[in-house]
Amino acid sequence: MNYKLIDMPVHGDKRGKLVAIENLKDIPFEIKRVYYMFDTLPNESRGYHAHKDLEQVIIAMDGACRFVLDDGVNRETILLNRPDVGLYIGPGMWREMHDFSYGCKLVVLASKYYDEKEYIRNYDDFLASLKK
Ligand code: T46
Repeated sequence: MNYKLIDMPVHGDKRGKLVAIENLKDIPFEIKRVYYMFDTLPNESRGYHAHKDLEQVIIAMDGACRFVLDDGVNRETILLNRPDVGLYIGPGMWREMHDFSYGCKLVVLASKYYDEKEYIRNYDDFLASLKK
């Protein structure tokens, strides 16, 4: 399974906590794009795709959501619910996002600019891509 959880370094004192993310240090790729999701709803799922080459780190800045990750053989579930933990997902992984808490906010750091041609949005095409 081409994913891992990354513990972000937390700087905390009596005022609260702060996480700093540095390119190529805390994140294993050069960050080309940042996007985020908000106004999420518990009954709406997202994802249902894989990426050809894209690498990403996803952080639940607020709230929680359940990721389903699938490499064509194994399927695992990850609960993302901490602002100091990043979920790294490499290429060749089908992902789905379910059970968003109300107003969950996800921030995503990505290794490439947005390119719809980089997506595999059909599960059978995803399985076929693994055999190439
Ligand atoms: C992923 C998961 C975790 C853009 O125009 N630029 C962008 O950078 C992105 C990410 C999306 N969009 C447009 C494309 C669609 O019209 O925003 C709309 C929603 O995108 P999508 O349906 O792909 O969103 P999710 O939540 O299903 O998937 C997103 C990312 O697209 C994907 O790379 O891994 O979050």
